[in-house]
Amino acid sequence: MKLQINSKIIDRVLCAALVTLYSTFAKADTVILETASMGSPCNCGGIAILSSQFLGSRFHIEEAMTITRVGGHLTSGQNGTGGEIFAAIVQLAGPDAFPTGLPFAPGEVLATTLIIVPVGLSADVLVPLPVTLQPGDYLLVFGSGLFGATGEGSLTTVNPALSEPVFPVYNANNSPPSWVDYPITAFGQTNRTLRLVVEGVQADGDGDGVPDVSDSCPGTLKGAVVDANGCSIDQLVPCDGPVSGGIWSSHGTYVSAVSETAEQFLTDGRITEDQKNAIIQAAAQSSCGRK
Ligand SMILES: [Ca+2]
Repeated sequence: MKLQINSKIIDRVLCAALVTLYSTFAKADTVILETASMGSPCNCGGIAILSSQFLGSRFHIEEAMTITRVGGHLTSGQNGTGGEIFAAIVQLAGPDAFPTGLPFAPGEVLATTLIIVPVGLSADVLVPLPVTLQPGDYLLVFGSGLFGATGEGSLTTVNPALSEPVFPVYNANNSPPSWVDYPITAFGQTNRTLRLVVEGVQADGDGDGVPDVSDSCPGTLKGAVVDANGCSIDQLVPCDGPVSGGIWSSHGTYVSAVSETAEQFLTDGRITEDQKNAIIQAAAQSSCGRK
């Protein structure tokens, strides 16, 4: 297959002096995918992102993650064209798999967003793309002509490679259209390649501050105080009966279990004395454990 390349590549050498203008993003989130570190912003070309040519990179996660931002070192399309391209997260069947559709099968695109392509000087563009992913293999892919995107852009090739990635490319002009792995290195420069980035945080489905991977109690009520395992007092001492099974032998048994747990939360500094007393009072006034 033939890769469409934008022709301003030669201009990149003029732009090296602009490197000092670039400042790195704060890295509060985990970097899940980073194919290359940021090269010098440049008035350069790159590998085209079109309605007929999509570019992507695979990534793997070992635990549930909530994606926060995706992006890459982008520049305009051929002849300085811009507008909006799409970024999509696609489920893959394995670490070397392609999307099963041409370009995508129903259901395998998990999230999309639009990115405004920088025109003129290239830039590292990262945009929000909130989606929670279970452990598995995924593709971040840029393209146009779908999901509301009508613009054109390019991924620059001036970035110092952090690995030896291959980039799945979808080419609609192939006959038939196809996904192909493409090892992309810059023209005459070794170890330079496309920069694609995915950032995220450990997933926390119930929002209790304890990541799902170490949360023993999913589905904690919003705002409830939890222990180190992500369990609220209600979850540790359910009204219906002990977590070990069965029912409370008496109302008093239930109230003492709540009392004991609330005391532990107080000792651990999770609640105040007043909160503890209110929790025990509410338990005493409840019908839990009553025959
Ligand atoms: Ca929880």
